[in-house]
Amino acid sequence: MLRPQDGPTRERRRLDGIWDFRLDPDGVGRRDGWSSGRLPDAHAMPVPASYNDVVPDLAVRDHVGDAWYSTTVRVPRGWDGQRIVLRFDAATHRATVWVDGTEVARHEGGYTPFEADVTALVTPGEEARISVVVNNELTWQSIPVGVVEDTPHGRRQRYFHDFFNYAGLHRSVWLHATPRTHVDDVTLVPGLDGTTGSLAWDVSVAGPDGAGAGGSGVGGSGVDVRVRLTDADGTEVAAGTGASGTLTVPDVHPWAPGDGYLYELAVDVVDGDGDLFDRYSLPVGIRTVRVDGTRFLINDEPFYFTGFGKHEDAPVRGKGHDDVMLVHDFELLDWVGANSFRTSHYPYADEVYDYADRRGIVVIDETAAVGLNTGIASGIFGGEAVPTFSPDTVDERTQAVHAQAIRELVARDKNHPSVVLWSIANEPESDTDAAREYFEPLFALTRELDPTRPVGFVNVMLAPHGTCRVSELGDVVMLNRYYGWYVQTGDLAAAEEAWRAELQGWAGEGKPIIITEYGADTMPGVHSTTPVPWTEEYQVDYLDMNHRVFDSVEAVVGEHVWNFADFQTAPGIFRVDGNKKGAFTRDRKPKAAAHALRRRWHRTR
Ligand code: GCB
Repeated sequence: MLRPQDGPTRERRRLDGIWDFRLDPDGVGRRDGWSSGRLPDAHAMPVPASYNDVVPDLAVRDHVGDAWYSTTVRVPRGWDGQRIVLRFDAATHRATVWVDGTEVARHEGGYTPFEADVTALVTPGEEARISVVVNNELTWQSIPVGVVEDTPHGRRQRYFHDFFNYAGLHRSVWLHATPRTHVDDVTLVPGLDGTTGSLAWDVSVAGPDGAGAGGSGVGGSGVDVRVRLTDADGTEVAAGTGASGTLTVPDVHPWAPGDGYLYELAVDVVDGDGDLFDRYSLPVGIRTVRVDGTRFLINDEPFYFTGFGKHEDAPVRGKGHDDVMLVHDFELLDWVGANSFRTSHYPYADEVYDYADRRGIVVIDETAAVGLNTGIASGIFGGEAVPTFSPDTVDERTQAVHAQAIRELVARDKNHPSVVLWSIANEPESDTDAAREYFEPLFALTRELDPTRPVGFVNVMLAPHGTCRVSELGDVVMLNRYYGWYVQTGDLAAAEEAWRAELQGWAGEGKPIIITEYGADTMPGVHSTTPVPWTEEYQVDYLDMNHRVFDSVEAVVGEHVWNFADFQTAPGIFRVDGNKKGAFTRDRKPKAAAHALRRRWHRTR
């Protein structure tokens, strides 16, 4: 599923703005016909945004169930004869969509796009009504997982992850037009050999003249594919024909961390006379990624990750994508000396990866599989003690949903040079046979979908070295550790000793180790002369201690502080208006830790 774009054969219209909105706590909307016509008693709701914090009402913030959105769009007159597609960049966590009362799409998973061909339902020049119901319920069979409880005071959503369950239309909605015979998908694999680059392409074509194509249909049905690669100045550097092949790029300018050099590939579908059916253009970074022993190599150079686990989280808009926050956050990454981040704990908006490509920022791309661990829920969040994997909890249906989340993530992000590593889960239970059985096929699936990138998962402190049954399936070891915070709280000397001992154990595995989380909650403005937890001084000392440990273990190839910025969580007795482990506050003001990281990371760059 390719993203909408404007070009010689394609046009798109962004449907963002103020939509009609209404909660449906009793689930009556379908019965009462809210899927066609105007939504009765609607409020205004901006798209994109989470709905939760826009309205100052607990019933909205803590709503569990369906929420309806509706808007109208006038289909551009010029789209006659085109294929017209309605696309949602995300709808959290699942959605059903109608156009003028006809159901056109259903999608499960809150962080990846879906679309519907609505050509037969709309008329160019006329208005169409789009109605959407989004549902935010997390169950044992959703990714992430959760439990909805019926209480005397209403339904309550419980979940096992540490960020607020924001929901709604978080990203852009598009109506776009393509030719009926069109480029359906493009897969690119870059390569490097000295100063020569290569780019393998594989294009599928769909539509009446593409014979339903797929690469193999091309050529035989009077349709051909031409590809043309231009450099950043627009000069052609290579060209080829056919549904698949490999371009050679002499004197290549590789994409590299800190140097987001992008070529552009134009993919043309042409008829027998060379006339254009469709053109799809996409930015291309030529780089390689590989693990070699304990080294993580980008363009065959050892790479050391500096940066953060992030969240899509901001006041009022929740997880709604916002270009202002995007550009500002990347400026702050640059300021602090970060070269990378992890999309903890779900796939981020497409715009984030585009911008990372352009800025030369390296991305660890994560699925929304977080909270598959009832040990954390009961140990830290005070939940019930039930097994993680069982016929009543995480089961093969969950695994199928998880597999689909991986498929959609790889399909969406496979061509981004910034993405160098897949993370298929955060902190699942990983020290049991059941965990091993659950994860083995998911690792195999990820490798089958993308043999070009390493894959891993993020290990939790409850499965320390020597007990984890899943880590050996990964190409890298990713560790979240809170020595000096959740354990040895306030005792950095004891924390340092314990942490070093565990890390040395992991180093013996012979794989690169990325510390994907280490952090200490810190209230900005709280100070002390001695390092006391929650003060800005303690956060700095805590990070220094961690860095001493990392610097003493050669297999450590990266440090991602938890978190880039403070973020909202479910209410709880150890969260003060959310998680406060940010190096920046929620409104992006630096704590003392941000300055300390800046000194370290600009030195190591
Ligand atoms: C973790 C989780 C992250 C939490 C963090 C914390 O291990 O991966 O989602 O926010 O710890 O601060 O407790």
